[in-house]
Amino acid sequence: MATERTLSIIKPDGLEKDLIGTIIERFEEADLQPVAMRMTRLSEREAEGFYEVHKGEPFFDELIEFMTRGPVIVMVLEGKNAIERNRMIMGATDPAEADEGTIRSDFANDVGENIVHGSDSPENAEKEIRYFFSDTDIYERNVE
Ligand code: ABT
Ligand code: MG
Repeated sequence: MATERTLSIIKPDGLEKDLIGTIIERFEEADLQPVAMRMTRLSEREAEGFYEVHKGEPFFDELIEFMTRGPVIVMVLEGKNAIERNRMIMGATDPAEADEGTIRSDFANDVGENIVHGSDSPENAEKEIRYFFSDTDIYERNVE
């Protein structure tokens, strides 16, 4: 299993529910280490750019409204097989279909407000990490 990096976002509903610590704890327990982290509030333009692939979908406007309604935490998580393992820890997009014990099953209300984002492929992980972080924002962990 290769060591990978993936982009994680704790969405506005995660912050509204005071879940920052709980969610990061789940990642750390799974050896997905934050190597970059920032709180930010997405502008409409940033949110639209981030979710460009969903442009034209019936849920797009609502998605942008949701993602911009409050601050988010953007993070780079690093670990073995990080992209897929992060998606497993998050659970299915629709919390009603998410496995028990996943973040979305435990905390999300519905498919439109589902607490966390995680990159879904190596290509998207790279693109999404670059959308928010430059190389100098990303740190080596476990160094003396
Ligand atoms: P993200 O991690 O936010 O990308 O979610 P995920 O990859 O699990 O799911 P996708 B399909 O990428 O959904 C992106 C956002 O759009 C919302 N959505 C999606 C809806 O509201 N209705 C739908 O029918 C679908 C397919 C869910 C995701 N965002 N939120 N919050
Ligand atoms: Mg997605």
